[in-house]
Amino acid sequence: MQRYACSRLLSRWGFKAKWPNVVLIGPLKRRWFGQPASQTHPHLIAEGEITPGLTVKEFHSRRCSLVRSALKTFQGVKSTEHHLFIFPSATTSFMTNDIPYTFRQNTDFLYLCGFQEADSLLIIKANSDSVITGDHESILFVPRKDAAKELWDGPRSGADGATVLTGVDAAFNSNEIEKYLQHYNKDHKNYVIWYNHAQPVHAVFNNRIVGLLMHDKRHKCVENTMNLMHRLRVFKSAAEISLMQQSVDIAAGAFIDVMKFSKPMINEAQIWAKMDFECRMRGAEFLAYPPVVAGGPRANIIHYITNNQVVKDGEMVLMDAGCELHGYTSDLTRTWPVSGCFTEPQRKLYNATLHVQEECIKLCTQAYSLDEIFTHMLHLLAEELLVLGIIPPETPPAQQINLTRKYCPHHVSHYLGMDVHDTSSVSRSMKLQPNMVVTVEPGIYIPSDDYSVASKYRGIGIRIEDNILVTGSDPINMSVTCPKHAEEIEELMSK
Ligand SMILES: [Mn+2]
Repeated sequence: MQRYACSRLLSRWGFKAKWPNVVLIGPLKRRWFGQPASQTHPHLIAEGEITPGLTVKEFHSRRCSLVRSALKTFQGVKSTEHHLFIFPSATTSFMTNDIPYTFRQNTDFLYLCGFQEADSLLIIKANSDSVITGDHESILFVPRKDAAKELWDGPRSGADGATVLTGVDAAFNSNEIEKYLQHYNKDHKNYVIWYNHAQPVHAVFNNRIVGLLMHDKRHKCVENTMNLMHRLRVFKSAAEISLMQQSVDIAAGAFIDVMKFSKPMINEAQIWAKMDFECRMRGAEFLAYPPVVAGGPRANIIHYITNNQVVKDGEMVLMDAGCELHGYTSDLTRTWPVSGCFTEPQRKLYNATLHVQEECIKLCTQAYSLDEIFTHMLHLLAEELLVLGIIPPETPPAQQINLTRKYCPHHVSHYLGMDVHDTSSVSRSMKLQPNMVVTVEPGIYIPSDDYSVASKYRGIGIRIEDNILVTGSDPINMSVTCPKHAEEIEELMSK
C-alpha cells in the first residue's frame, strides 16, 4: 500500500473522508472484486499478480518505461516540467436495448494497470526529473460502489478495491475525474498532456478531457500516446511470451480437434462452433476475432466470416482462428481437405504454399524486416507459381511479381500480442528484434473464374499461418504443435 502518497494526494484535494476505506485490508480479503483476484480466485491468480501471470511489479515497470520513453523526447526543454498521461478504459457497447456485447478492456489501459472494469480512467503524473527513473504517480478512477447496480451486474472493486488490486498510488470514483482535472489544470502551467486524442476510446471521458483541458491553453502541447505505447508493447516480456505461448497452445490443440471433427457435408458454422468450444474448454476467454471458416472457393474471400455454407466432399476448409487468453492472442491458419485426403492439384498448391511459408519463417531474424520478408515471399511464391504453370513461363520478371500479388493479395505478416493486428503503428519496415512475436502467413488464392489458370486449380484457396517468436538467434515457431505437413494432416484425420 502506498499509504503516504495516497493520503498526501487526498488531503491536497480535500478528500479526507475516503481514506479509512483504503486501509480495510482485512474485510477486503473476504469480499469480491470486479475481476478475479488472488484473494478470491487463488486457482487462477497468485499473490502479487494482477492478472494471471502478470505481477503488480511488472505493471509498475511498464508505467515507468512509458514515462522514461515519453520524457526522453522532452529532455532539456525547461518549460515542460510536468507531464500528465491520460488513458481511459473501454466502455460497454450494446447490441440492442440492455443487451451488451462481450466486454473487452482497452488494450493500452489494460497493459498499464491490469484493471478490468469498464468506464475507468488511468492518470499517470510525472515531472522532468523522472526521465532516468520513470518515477510517477498513478491514479485510477473507477466506477463507484453501488449496491443496486451490483445486484444486477455483479461486484465492482470500488476505489479502495482498485488500489488493493492494482497497486496504483491512489484510486477515486470516476465521477471525481472532472474535479481532479480542474485542480491539475489550475495548479500547473505549460504541462504536456499525453493522450490519444486522435482515436478516443471513451466518448464521455473524451468530452470531459477535451472540454476541461484541451480548450484551456494552460498546457504547452498535446502528445499522442499511440506510437509510444506501440513501441513499448511490441517487445514482449518473459511473462508475456509465456502467456502468448499458452494462447497459441490452446489454439493449436483446438485446431487438431477441429480437423479430426470435420467431414464432408459439414457446415462451416459447426466447424466454427467446434473451434470456439475447444478453445474455451482449454481455458481461453473467447476467440480473438470472428474466425474465417471457408469451405471450397469461399477461401478466396480473404475475410470470409459468414461461415454458413456446406463443405462438400473433395473441397478444402481454410480456417483462420485464434483465441484470447488473459489478454493475449493467438492467430493461426490451416487449410485441410474435409475428406481427410488431398487431391493431387490441392496437394501441389498446398505444398507450394507450405514451402514458401517454411522459408519465410527462417527469415524471422534481426537481419530482416516484415516488409523484406514480404518481398522474399513474393519471389518465392512467383517461383512456385511458375513451376505449377499458373504463371506462364514467358512472363517477364516484373510481371511475374505483379501476377503473384494477384494470387496473394495480402502481406505475409503482422505483429501479434494483446491485439491480433498488434502495435499497428510500428512500421513493418523496421528490422525485427528479439522478443517480438509475428505471424507468417503466405497464401495462394486461385479465383473460380480465372480462365488463364488450369481448371484443376480454379477455386482453390490456401493459407498457412504460424506464430513466430523472434530471438537473438533462430526464430521459434510457437505453433509448431499444430500439424501442417500434408501427410501429417492426412494421418491425423485418418484416426
Ligand atoms: Mn494473421
